[in-house]
Amino acid sequence: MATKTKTKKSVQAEAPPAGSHTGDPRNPGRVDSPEYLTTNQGLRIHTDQHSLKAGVRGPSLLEDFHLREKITHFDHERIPERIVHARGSAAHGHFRVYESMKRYTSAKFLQDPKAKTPVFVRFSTVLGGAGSADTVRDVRGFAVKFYTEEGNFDLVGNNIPVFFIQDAIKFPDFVHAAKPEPHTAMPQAASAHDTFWDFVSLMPETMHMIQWAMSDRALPRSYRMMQGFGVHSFKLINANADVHFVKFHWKPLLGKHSLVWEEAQQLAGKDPDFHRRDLWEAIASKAFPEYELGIQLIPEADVEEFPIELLDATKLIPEEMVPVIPVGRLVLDRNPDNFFAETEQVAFHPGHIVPGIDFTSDPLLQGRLFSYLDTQLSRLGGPNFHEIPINRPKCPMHNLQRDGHMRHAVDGGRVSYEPSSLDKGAPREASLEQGGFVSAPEPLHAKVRLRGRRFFDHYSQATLFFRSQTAIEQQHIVKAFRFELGKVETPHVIQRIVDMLQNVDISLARQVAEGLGLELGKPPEKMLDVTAPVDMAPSLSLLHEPVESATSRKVAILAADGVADTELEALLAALSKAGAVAKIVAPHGGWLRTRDGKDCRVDHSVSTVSSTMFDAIAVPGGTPSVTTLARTPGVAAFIAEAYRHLKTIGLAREAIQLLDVQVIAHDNDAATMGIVVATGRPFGELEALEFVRAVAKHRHWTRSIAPKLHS
Ligand code: HDE
Repeated sequence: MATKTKTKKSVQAEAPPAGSHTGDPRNPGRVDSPEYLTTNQGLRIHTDQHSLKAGVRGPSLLEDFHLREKITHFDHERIPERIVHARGSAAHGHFRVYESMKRYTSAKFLQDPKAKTPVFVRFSTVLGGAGSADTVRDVRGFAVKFYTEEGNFDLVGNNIPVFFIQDAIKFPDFVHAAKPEPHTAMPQAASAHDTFWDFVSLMPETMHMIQWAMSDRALPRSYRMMQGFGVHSFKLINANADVHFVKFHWKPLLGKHSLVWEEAQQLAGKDPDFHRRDLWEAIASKAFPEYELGIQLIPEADVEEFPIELLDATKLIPEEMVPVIPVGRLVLDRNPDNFFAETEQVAFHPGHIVPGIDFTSDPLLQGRLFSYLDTQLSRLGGPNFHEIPINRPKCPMHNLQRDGHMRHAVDGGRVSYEPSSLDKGAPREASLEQGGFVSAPEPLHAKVRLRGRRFFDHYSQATLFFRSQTAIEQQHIVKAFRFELGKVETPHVIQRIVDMLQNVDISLARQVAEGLGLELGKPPEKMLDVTAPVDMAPSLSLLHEPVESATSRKVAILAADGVADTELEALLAALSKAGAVAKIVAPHGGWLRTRDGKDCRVDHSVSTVSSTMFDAIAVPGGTPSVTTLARTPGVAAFIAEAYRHLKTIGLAREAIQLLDVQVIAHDNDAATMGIVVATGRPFGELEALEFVRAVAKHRHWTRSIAPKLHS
């Protein structure tokens, strides 16, 4: 008896007071909660801190429904990640057409310039798992869901206008070869391994896309600064049933910009979320990413005679042949509220289409029309994924499909079939005039397992792409091949690739072979030897039509106690005016004291960031500040890296010593090389403006050609 009494007392002593959510020391300031914690059945929870036990030191009880519900839910929190494009980041926004496109299509969202169509866009890498780094060398997904008044239209594209293969039947092979090798599960999110290059070496149709993948297109600076493409030819159909083949393009208003390879590699370690963070922060700070939708059109009657096979997804139409017509603008202006609910559960499908748009018989697209619906069944667990809020159309939706896993809708009445006469209000078919979808008619031919003759031209556009690059971009492609093939262990695979490259461009093949210490062998025979219809297509170069803007560029201002107020203020004012984002990086976190005794908030300590996370750096004057910086470990590397990565560097008179490069001795050189120095005077307003102009240029390529480092 005495013992029992004792036990009871001690239990009471250790149990939290009823209503322990109020005045909880772990939630300071939370005096009362507007809502109570409940179980999933709505039962208010008295304590969420302890499981139900047989005595304070005893085992947990099976009866603890709260513990079991919470743990069971947790155990099932993960769903299978996407087999490709697992790593992604998304945003909400809207699309608006510039003027009615009714000449070409009856799609309603392309008619009224006043109407805003809500969109959800998911950007992704392809090869890595959901937790892999953002800045790896890879293709980027650019998937747009338009919630139109006629149903959802998904434009599920990439940032590269062509694809590796021509026929869906090779997609599982291609992805198996590209993903981490099955015995070691390595390498993560990288194509630099044997199985990938083995496949490529045996599939010459990959050669065009490979050039893009080895170019800086595979290293975007930001999702906000890359193009997007629908890749396949689709059809646009107007009210008179006139059909045009169409290629969709997205052009970022900030221009297209890339990282440099070393920077991309470092970022993968320093900030694996670099692109996710960039997108999120830009939207949060109201620097809304914008893209222009454009189309290339070919009348259906001209398709067969057109010099490029429009059903072959390894081919593009150079803009020099068929210009891109601007159609409208996409603005991304809202971050998701919940990553899982929206970014993870969104289900894109090229088969989500609206009247006025249709598919072509591109054999890659045809396979996708099966795959995307199929994959949602295993990824999202059943056929009702369209009921998840992010996937629901925003227009009315009625049909007679019923039941299934996780059905949310409570369908009333007795009629779940068509035709029916029992329920006059049951959903019915819509005529063409009522907005019913009708496929564009197309004559079909005999069943065959073949490809058209022109699909066997594997090299003409690979050559066009390589030759249309600037010298700097060609250098980067050569280096990328050397890197990727340098990681391949099987000699005959490497040899086959360099031999194949001769069919693309002999100088490319020679330079790659030289870097790998190989002799060129006999090039493989071309199955169809044709040349591209244009010799050069400058539009294929990333550096073509550069957009110079400092808006939303991130600039590190290196400073320490004693920094010169006027110089710091001139920089901050000029950057803020240009819409750039300035961050104070100092030897320590917290605050620093300026020369005039003002307190200035530090955004980052040097040890927590690196210059790879910024577009440019500046060091204002103030002898004590610069002296401290010179002694701070990491500062020299910070500046040297920014120099190597061709970024704009602004330096006050005293700070010149921090950059160990001869070039600053010559002011003229310095300006063209993106180094803004104040040699004989303080770093004032003029220098700050010059600095911002240089930041707008993004990178200073001349530096990569003529580096004059002290030996
Ligand atoms: Fe995809 N692709 N794909 N793909 N794809 C998927 O669908 C597939 C292709 C693309 O942010 C999967 O829901 C096949 C081309 C993007 O959620 C899957 C073939 C292009 C995304 C699938 C292709 C793409 C995917 C994986 C060849 C550019 C991410 C999860 C026949 C035009 C969408 C999912 C998002 C995702 C299959 C080729 C772009 C397995 C079979 C070409 C942007 O269904």
